[in-house]
Amino acid sequence: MKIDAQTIIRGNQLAGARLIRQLEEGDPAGIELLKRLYTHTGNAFVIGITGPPGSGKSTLVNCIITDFRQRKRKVAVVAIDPSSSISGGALLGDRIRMRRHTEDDGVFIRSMATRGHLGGLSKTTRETVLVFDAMGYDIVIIETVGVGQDEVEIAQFAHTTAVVSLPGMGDDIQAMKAGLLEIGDIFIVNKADSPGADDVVLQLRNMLEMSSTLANDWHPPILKTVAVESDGTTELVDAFLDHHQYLIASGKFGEHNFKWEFEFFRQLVMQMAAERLLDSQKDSPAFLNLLENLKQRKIDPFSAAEGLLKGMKSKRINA
Ligand SMILES: Nc1nc2c(ncn2[C@@H]2O[C@H](COP(=O)(O)OP(=O)(O)OP(=O)(O)O)[C@@H](O)[C@H]2O)c(=O)[nH]1
Ligand SMILES: [Mg+2]
Repeated sequence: MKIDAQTIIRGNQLAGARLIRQLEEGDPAGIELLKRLYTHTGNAFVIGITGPPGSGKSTLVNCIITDFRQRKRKVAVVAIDPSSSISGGALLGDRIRMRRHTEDDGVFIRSMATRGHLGGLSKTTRETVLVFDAMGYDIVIIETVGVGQDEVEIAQFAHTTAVVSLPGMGDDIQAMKAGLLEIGDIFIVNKADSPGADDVVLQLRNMLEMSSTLANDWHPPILKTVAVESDGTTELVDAFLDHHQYLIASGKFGEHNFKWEFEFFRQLVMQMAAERLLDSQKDSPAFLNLLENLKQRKIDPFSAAEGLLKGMKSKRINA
């Protein structure tokens, strides 16, 4: 099958899956296609769901999909899977849990391995979200495991971040406070069918009241859910849509998009500039000499990089 911009924009899932694979492999054809799709992006509402392993994130995502589908929204999911390094079983579990949506054209689920660190997003996560966006998915949900303070990255990327906790976390709630309190736009206490859910809600509420986020004009709601029974998940979807409305009305939605587009651009510039510069020097005797000095530890990498850049003039671009 030939994949072109039109096929993707029409939402063809086979074409979408193939393009995502090309991007993962760094295939230049994929990048060329993404360039053409870019003007069709910027509409998707990106939701991040983070929380400890086994807190019920995938079960919640499943309920959220069902609810958004009833509201006629198309939903794509990226499940970031750190299990390759931990349990190895989560991916299969997710597939089984989300299977009932696989017949639905309005739902697209992708699992993605992170290289190494928990909660981390790869460059391909961003590219994948762009593909979903171009395909016309209104909502893109990213599920990441968060165990400490590593999930700040998801908050920078998603428009709305939901932090999942569960009863019995006790002191762990205290431990998670600093990082997670600041990134959460919505707090979920899942497994509210187990004892202690109200204690967790209370603790979260107290912590939020003491935190600096109180000064913001969005006050994060704390919602109790029983994901296995789809209990509380309609209220959760309402909260997502409320936050979306708030972001649009305050202009923060567009600001947020531009922030990460700029970051994407900045990273590309770093990568391309470094490649171009090193490539242009590869036969230069002075450069080879610099490398030789580096190898013999006569010069340190800082001074070597400064030396290399010293001769370079920065030029402003012309319109
Ligand atoms: N009692 C109860 N069990 C739940 C609830 N939600 C999820 N579970 C169960 O908790 C287990 C873990 O759920 P998952 O949805 O896989 O959790 P997860 O956070 O996605 O897990 P990882 O992706 O491995 O980090 C499963 O056995 C679920 O059936 C709930 O509200 N109540
Ligand atoms: Mg999961």
